[in-house]
Amino acid sequence: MTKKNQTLGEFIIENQKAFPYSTGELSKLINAIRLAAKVVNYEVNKAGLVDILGSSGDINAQGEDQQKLDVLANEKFIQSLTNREIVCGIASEEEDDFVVINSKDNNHQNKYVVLFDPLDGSSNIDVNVSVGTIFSVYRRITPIGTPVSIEDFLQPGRQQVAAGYVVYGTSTMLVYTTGFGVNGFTLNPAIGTFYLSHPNMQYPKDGRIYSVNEGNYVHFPVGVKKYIKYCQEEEEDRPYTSRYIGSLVSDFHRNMIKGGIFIYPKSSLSNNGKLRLLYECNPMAFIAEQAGGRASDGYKPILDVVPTELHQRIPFFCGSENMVAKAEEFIAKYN
Ligand code: P6P
Repeated sequence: MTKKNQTLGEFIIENQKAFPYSTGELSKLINAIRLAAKVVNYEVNKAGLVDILGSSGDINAQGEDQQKLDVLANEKFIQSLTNREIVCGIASEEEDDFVVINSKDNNHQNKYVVLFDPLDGSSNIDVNVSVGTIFSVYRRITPIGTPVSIEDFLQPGRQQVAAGYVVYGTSTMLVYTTGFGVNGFTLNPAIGTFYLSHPNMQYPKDGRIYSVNEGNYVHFPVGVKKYIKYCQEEEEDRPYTSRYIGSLVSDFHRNMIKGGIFIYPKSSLSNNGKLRLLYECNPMAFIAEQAGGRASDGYKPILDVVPTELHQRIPFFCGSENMVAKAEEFIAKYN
């Protein structure tokens, strides 16, 4: 049950009752993310004022230049999740390998693993474009009492127990699902409280926005090129509108509200596209499906893909059900 203007804390308590046999740990986990989101939001919002812009000088697991805020966001989420005695392991875009988190009794009793991209779109920070945090939560599948292992992180997205994102935009929002629909909370920065502003978010079945980096058009597979031309031709309700921020969380969030499709396909430059399966595509796909949308690699649902590596990439088509289905038709026909 949702009440507009409910705080996130009240919402968690009210919906905690919806989880039979739940020991409240998932609620504690969402609360840990809520705290870290507020801290990161504070730092992101003042980034232009203190010497926190620009590169940390380090290189992350992806060989990408690590922005200082990336490092800070990564540290804050790991710290907040570690302090709550609920998480047995963490994987992050900013960490080469997963991090083992032991319980305070030193006996590996915690049962959740969290994977996250602490600051997605961080290359936009220096130009004051919105960025985001993306997180994905699973129950561990290896025995309690033993250290977490890679199998706990390489579960299909269908096994997620929670997923969400924080978008640090014109306002800061936390949007998440625990498998019972998608709800959006907006931060009131004056008092540091998240309020339920977007209850029961629904992806429109159709839309007129397509989001893709058309600068890579020449490198796209034929089916993707054909679909982009389909979006641009003057027929029926087309041409559609092209909107691409270059920040997955922002492009996804706008399309979930207005209707639209986000595409990051494979190309001659990268056979699996750019986006990461475990901590970008799986959580966004879980949210999309929970909101009545669709998410695939162009052929099959993202959530059914069996992961093989922590940082593996995957082509990503996500958004309004009918738009993603149409894109898949073009890929099936031409690729
Ligand atoms: P490109 C940001 O770096 C990111 O990981 C996503 O947030 C975004 O959708 C994508 O990459 C943008 O990539 O190649 O279009 O700049």
